[in-house]
Amino acid sequence: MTDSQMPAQTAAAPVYTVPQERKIVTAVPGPKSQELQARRANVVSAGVSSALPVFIERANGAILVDVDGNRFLDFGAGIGVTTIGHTEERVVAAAAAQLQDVIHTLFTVTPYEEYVRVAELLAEHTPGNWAKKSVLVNSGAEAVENGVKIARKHTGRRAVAVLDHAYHGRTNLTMAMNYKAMPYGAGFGPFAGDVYHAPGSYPYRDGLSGADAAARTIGYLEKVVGAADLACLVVEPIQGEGGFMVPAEGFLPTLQAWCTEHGVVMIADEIQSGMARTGRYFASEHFGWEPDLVLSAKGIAGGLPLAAVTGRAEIMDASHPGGLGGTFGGNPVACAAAIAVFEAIEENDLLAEGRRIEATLMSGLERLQQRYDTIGDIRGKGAMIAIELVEPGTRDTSKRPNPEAVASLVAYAAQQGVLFLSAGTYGNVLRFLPSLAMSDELIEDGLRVLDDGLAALG
Ligand code: PLZ
Repeated sequence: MTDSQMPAQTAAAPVYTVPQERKIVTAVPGPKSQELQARRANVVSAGVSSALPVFIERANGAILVDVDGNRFLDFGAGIGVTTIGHTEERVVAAAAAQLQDVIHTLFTVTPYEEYVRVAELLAEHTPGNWAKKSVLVNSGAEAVENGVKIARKHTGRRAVAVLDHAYHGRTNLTMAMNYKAMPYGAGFGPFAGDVYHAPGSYPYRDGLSGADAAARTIGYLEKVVGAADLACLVVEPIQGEGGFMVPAEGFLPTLQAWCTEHGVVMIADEIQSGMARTGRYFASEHFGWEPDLVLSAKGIAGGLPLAAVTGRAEIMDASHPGGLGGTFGGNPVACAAAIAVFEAIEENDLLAEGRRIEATLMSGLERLQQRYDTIGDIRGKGAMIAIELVEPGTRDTSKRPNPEAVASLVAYAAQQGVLFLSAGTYGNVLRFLPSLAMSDELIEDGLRVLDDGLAALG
C-alpha cells in the first residue's frame, strides 16, 4: 500500500475494543491457562519460559485479556513493543490492507515502496542532521549484528566494545555483548571474540559525573583495546534489561566525541528506548547525543517483527552490494505497520503522551518512595521508568539489592490483574513500560496495587 492509498486519518479519540480496566474473574493463572500450560510443557522447549503464564486471547490499548476472561493492566507492552497500544487501529488497518496487496517478495529480489518509506521515516526521525541510510531486518539482535558488521566493514577494524550492564540479544555475537551470563549466555558458548566490556554510567551506584564516568570508559578502552583496533562502541542510551539506568549528563556526548576523534563508530542501541518510548523519538535526544548509527526494533512496527540499522550514509554504504540482507528483513506487512506507527506518533502527538506518563508515574512513585524505604532509586524517561529496590535500611548506605522484593511485587500484582516486569543486573528493578495508550487513571490504578504490594512486604 502506498501513502496515497492510506485511509484519511483524524486525530479522533481512539476506539477501544476491550474495556480499559482490569478485572480478575479466576485464580491467576486460571483453569484454561493451566490446561494450556500443561500442553505447552509437552511440546515447547523448557528453555522458553514466561514471566506470567496466562495465555492471552485478545489485547487492545493497555489491556491484555486471557483465555479465562481475566483482564490485565499491561505495564510491559511485550517488553516495550506495543508502544502505541495493543492492536492499535491504524496498525491493524495498514497491516490488513498490506496483506491483501503483497505479503512477501524479498526486497533483495524485487523491491517495494514500503521498505523505502520506512527508511525515509527513519532518516527523518533519528538524531543527527546528515544524510542517512538504513537496512531493515527482523529482530533487535539482528539489528545489533548488522550494526557491528557494517562498522567493521567501514573501519576495517576488529574489536567491539559495549558497556557493563548492557543487553543486546540472544544470537552468538550478541550473547557475547551482554553483561549478564544468567540467563542469557550460561552454557551456550563459546562466544564470538573481540568483544570488550567497558564500565559505563550508573549514577545511583557509581556516583560519578558524566565527565568522570566517560573518562573511566575511555581510559578502559584505550588501555585494554586501543582505539586503532576498535570498530565500534555499542551503547543503550538508557539501559533496558540492565535496569533503566539513565547515564549522567554529558556521558554519552563525551564518548561520541572520543569515538569521532578516533574513527570509532558509535552505535546507539535504541531497540528498547527508541520509537517514542521516552517522550522523544529516540532516547539519545535527551542527552544531546547524535550517534553514528541507531538501532531500532521493538516498537517500530506496533507489534510486528521489524528492526533497522540507520545511520550516516557513508558508513551504511561501506558494505559491498549484496553484503546486507536476509529473507524476511523489511517484510511488506511489517513495513506497512511501521509507516502507520510513525503516522500515529505524529498525528496523535504521542511524544506528549510519553511525557504525560512520565509525569504521572514519577510523581506517584516519589510519593511511594517517601513511605517505603525499599525504594532506593526512581529513574527513567517517558514511558520507560523504573524503581530500584534495596534492603530496608540500606537506602542511604550500602544500597543492598533486594530482588526478593521485586519478585514478591511482581507476583502480588499479577494476582491483582497488573502485569509488572522485573529487570536489572541484580534482579532488583521493577520497570514500567506501558503503552502510550495507558491513561493516567490506569497508571494510578497500577500504582495503588504497587502501594498495596509494598505494604504487604512488611
Ligand atoms: N537490545 C536494548 O532491549 C531486547 C529481550 C527479551 P530482540 N530486549 C528484550 C528476551 O528475553 O529475549 C533487546 C533490547 C536491547 C537488543 C535487544 C534484542 O532484541 O528483538 O529480542 O532480538
